[in-house]
Amino acid sequence: MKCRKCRETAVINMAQHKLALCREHYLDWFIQQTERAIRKYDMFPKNARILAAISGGKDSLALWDVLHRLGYAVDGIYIHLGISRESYSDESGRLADKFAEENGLKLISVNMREEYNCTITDLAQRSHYSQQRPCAACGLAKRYILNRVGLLNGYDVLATGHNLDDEVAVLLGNTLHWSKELLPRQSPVLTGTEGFIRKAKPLCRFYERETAAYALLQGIDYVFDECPYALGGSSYEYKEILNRLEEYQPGSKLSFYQSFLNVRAGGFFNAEAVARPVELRRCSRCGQPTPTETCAFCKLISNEY
Ligand code: Q46
Ligand code: ZN
Ligand code: ZN
Repeated sequence: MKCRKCRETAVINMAQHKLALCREHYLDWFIQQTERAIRKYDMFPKNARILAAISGGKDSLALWDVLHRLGYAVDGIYIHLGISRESYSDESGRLADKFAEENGLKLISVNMREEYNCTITDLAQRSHYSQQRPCAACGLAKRYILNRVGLLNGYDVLATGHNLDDEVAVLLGNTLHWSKELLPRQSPVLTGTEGFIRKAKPLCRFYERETAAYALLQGIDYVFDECPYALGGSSYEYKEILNRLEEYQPGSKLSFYQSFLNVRAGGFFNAEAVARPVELRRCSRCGQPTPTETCAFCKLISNEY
């Protein structure tokens, strides 16, 4: 197969775009498409101070790399979750550090054990999180820490490396439950409000294989294995199902997501009817906005669930 731009041998064929490209043109295409998504969804201006959430995996490191190449002022944040199985957190932290060092970028590190005396491995062992799967607690902890550190350090926006496969897995879950709270909020960009940082997902229209190809072809050293807790979760199962659908009908993931964004933008979800305004106050322990006396994160780390 030949590259559509230069007729050299193609390294990737993207059936959904009917586009095959060589290494050089693929890397250019990926960077340009990211810039287009940032502009299309009005994610952040060129002079924004960006904090990129770095897990050490292909998506987040590809994101950091692309934003840096595009000339954005982007620092990284790595949360050491304390996942000891297969030394996952140590290894991903090492690769996040390595990337920052090699590219002269600033990486903020937050260590859950040191800061909060609580790790994801600890949470996995609590009976409340059945079957040793701490993802709900982990998600809550990550959202809390990223938001807090982003705001405290004056960043304009938090960028995350969610790819299309992540987004459609969430969309499928929300659709199966017809979640009227979550469906209207799923978006490439979430505007910031009092106490909450603006969030953007510049890679949300790339298939996972495309972000992996970018990281590999760009020579980025990333943690290859998935988090040991990912296997068997509902997100994992949804991705498998969507992969089968994609095989049968190439392009179906992209069209599922794009059609959702189109109907959402067209007012399909009546935001006023579904978004019941919640009164927020300051958490009595940490000061973060919360509808209750003590926020969910403070309860989590104090084992109050
Ligand atoms: S890091 Fe955390 Fe993920 Fe691991 S424990 Fe689950 S949520 S799978 S993105
Ligand atoms: Zn080419
Ligand atoms: Zn709190």
